[in-house]
Amino acid sequence: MKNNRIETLEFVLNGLMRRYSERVPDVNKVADAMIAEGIISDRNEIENDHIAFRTMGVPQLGVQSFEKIFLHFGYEKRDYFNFEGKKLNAYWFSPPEPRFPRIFVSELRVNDLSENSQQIIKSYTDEVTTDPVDSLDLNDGFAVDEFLHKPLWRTPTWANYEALLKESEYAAWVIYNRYYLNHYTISVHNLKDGYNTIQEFNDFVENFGVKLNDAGGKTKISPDGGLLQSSTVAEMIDAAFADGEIHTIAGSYVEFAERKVLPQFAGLSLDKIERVHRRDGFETGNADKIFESTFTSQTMKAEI
Ligand code: OOG
Ligand code: NI
Repeated sequence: MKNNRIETLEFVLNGLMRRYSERVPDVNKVADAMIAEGIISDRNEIENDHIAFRTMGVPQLGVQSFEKIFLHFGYEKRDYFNFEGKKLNAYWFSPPEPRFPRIFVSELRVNDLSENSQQIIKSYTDEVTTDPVDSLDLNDGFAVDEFLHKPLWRTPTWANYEALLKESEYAAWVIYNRYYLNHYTISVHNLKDGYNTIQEFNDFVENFGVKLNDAGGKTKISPDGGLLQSSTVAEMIDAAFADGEIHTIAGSYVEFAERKVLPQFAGLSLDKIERVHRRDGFETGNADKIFESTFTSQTMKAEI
């Protein structure tokens, strides 16, 4: 691997997308349908708005650890978000070049949970005694790729997973899924007419059987009207727990985003519009509901 940060970043992102599309059949389902419909001719034409990761907020892990990987590749830390009810912190990171996705990273405020849940979580995260990113060679794409897909702690027991699920569905998700890519996001605003709004894209994917998260309505709209998002209900995966028990739990999902042109650029002709002219960043109210794509309130409904 050449010591070139941008090339290493490309390698790491490709590795994430490869595992993710194997785990989430909706990824290929949507891409294939877009090709069949003539919306794109090749899946590489899909614009990836952002990807997202979840972590446990304990001193040696959390955003402060995870972010070092992508800061190294030239990402810049942007706004902070607080999710009071879900007990989460999050930040988004802007990419070194506009062709790369933004990154949204959240962490559970572990110390805000009950004693019992804290004890369960720490029994796993305590296996990681020092910040693992500090001993990772970030110039080695293979090492970073391996780190993002290897267990940080022992395989959880079903009893611990279920106990966490009752208090924090996010905690249960992370204890099993760890740094697996939580979702990637298809930008719809640059697609051809008929598919370039969230409403139209939602109708398109629902027509071939993709289930959308309807928490707070299928389309989440920022108060300024500039950021519209929807997401699929997480794919269920057969998860092997400690002692060989297999249970079906929530894996990852796919998101769709429409970013409107900012008012100050409304006069620009469409062929001049680039990423910088559109609504950037994220929105707490939208994100709060998108988190629920992996929650049983959505996944159980989709099974019926
Ligand atoms: C992230 C949910 C928030 C967005 O785009 O606002 C989000 C998650 O489920 O971990 O993706
Ligand atoms: Ni997202």
